[in-house]
Amino acid sequence: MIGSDRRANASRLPLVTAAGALASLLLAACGTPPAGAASAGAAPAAAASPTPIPTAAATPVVQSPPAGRNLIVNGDAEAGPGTDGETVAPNVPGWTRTGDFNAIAYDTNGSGNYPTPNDPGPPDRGRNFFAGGPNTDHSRAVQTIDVSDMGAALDSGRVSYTLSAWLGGYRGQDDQVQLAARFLSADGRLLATASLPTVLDSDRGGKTALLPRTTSGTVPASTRRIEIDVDMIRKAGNANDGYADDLALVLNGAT
Ligand SMILES: [Ca+2]
Ligand SMILES: [Ca+2]
Repeated sequence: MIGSDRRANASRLPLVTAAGALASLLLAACGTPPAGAASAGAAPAAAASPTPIPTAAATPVVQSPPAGRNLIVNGDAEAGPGTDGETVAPNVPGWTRTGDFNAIAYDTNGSGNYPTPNDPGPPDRGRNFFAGGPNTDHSRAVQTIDVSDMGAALDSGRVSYTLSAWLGGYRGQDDQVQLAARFLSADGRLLATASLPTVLDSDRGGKTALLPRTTSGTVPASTRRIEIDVDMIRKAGNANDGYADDLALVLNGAT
């Protein structure tokens, strides 16, 4: 099964053009807010608002993190269109991509090529999930969350984090996702890294599936930025079948 990857026509697939990639980066830089309910209201401080802020509503000093809110923009892959998996989405809002990091629509046609709405996965999966692309060993997406407005609270050492996502892969292949959050100081010093346990074929029982993964801990004092790093790794076939959906980073504590 491993040698017979079902997507043999990848060689004719269009590559993302430099212009397209630039447009994606520019759109990502605009911090397009997510459309999906799962991420609604989760716009992090890092996202530059496209709407001018009235002078009277000068940015308040935030002393505490927004408890319970997901700080990851477009963690559910719903903010842009998903492809059929054979092409790469021209725009994945909120993320800076390398390789062919993709947003794919859940397979409603039952082609067997990708997770369906009924395969094991998040109950609120929406229409799309993230994947590693049609023909790439390694794809990556990074999002940097600015938490400097919570600095005083973070420096108390009493703010906790929970990093979670649904991670998965394809049938008997060990294509996988490595998802980490890096806690950085104002000058970019790495203070700590939190990583989700990976999901391998053995975890999925040889079936196409996404499984929940979570890790939690204390946000290191001096943290001012949190970098979310999603690595999709191909182990078999043409397609990079690292799958992810419903990525979330929630901070709690410090009043
Ligand atoms: Ca989704
Ligand atoms: Ca594969």
